[in-house]
Amino acid sequence: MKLTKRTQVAIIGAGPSGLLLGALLHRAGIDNIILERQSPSYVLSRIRAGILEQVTVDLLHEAGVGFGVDTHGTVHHSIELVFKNERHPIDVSSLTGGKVVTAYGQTEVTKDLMDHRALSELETVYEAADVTLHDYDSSNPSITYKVGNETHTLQADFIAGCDGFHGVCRASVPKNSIQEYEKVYPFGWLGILADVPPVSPHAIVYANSDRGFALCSMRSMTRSRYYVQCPMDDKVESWSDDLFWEELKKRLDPELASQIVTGPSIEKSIAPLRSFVAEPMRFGRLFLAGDAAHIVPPTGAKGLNLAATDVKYLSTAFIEYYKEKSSAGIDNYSTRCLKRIWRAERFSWWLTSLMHRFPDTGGFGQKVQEGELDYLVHSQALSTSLAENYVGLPLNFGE
Ligand code: RFL
Ligand code: PHB
Repeated sequence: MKLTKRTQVAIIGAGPSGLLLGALLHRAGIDNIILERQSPSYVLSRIRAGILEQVTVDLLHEAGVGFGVDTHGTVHHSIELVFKNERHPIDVSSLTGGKVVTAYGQTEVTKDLMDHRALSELETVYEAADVTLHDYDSSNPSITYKVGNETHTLQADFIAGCDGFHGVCRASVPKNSIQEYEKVYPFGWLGILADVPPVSPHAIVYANSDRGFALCSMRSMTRSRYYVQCPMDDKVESWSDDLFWEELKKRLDPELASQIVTGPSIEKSIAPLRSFVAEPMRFGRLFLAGDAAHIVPPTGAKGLNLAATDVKYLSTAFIEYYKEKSSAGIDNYSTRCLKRIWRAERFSWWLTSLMHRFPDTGGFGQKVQEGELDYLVHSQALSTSLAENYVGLPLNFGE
């Protein structure tokens, strides 16, 4: 039996980048097959992002999967900064001419895209093992992978590496062809998900305290997502639910702390914090997108949004290639993405530095952070800068 197939774009990874790219290409009549290492249920069990920029919501609509976010997403016009035990709302919408962000979980985005892919009868190979790239710098790239004991070959015009930070695509590129920039932060985020009403249903709360950072977010009016900064070598098992809720309350102002509704966690995990960019993002016929090419610390809520805009640029480039016989978009892909990525890297690093307690923060560092936060909430210029980055810069910003 011959186990060789052919498609126009082979996509590695069925996370949000791969699935969204597949949907955008399908709408334009471009064939694609996705190869995913994990099972569908494993992919859906990963609890990650929660805040979508308008650009991302628009892309979900463009891909034909806007219904879920429209029906179940919660629009936020502002965020809140807590420091020195006080709350300070920042009306990001009025500072940006009416732009908003939407609270809608990455798990739901992924599920909507998976359902849409199944309805459209597009092929996704789950539990594809030993995915290996071949000849991506020639005009005939291919991929081999195993399902059970059988080895399959997928030939394609292009390969899209949407396989996340630990994926095979970036790792397949020789070290001397790629430049990596990285900063690892000396702490992590301990997050819990609980079926309790969110303490702040209309604004994500970012709290700076001398005990460390805390964040209050949500997935719906009955499901909350909270985080506290923790040591990078901390273990989930050391945190009972009670301990978590106590620590969270200690990092918020007294009013907010008294309003927290606690309950049993349905998920609890620790995420490391990292800034990372790999340049370039194109190697012959291999294109990296999303976390495969870059990571931001979650403080600015930019990771999933950047993945979505990479994929927008990449789908536009492939559409130009197939429909207009132009390679201009493909040639410009990496440069175009990296401009937007470095702006988001800068913003996420800045907000992380401002809000967290570092090993050398000390009394002086804490006072300087509070001084900057006080300046920020009272300065129209600084608040506007925060707001325009938070809601997301326009897709063609600076072009
Ligand atoms: P993903 O989601 O990691 O998906 C990659 C997929 O590739 C598969 N894969 C392979 N498949 C085949 N062969 C291989 N060899 C493979 N290796 C890997 C994997 O199984 C997986 O299914 O990357 P993608 O699609 O680029 O999506 C990126 C986002 O997941 C990520 O940027 C966000 O979650 C970041 N993030 C946030 N982003 C936001 O925009 N807003 C937020 O509010 C936000 N909050 C967060 C976050 C990330 C967090 N963590 C856990 C790091 C909060 C947290 C806590
Ligand atoms: C989340 O809801 O998981 C979330 C929200 C805002 C962030 C990061 C994560 O900045």
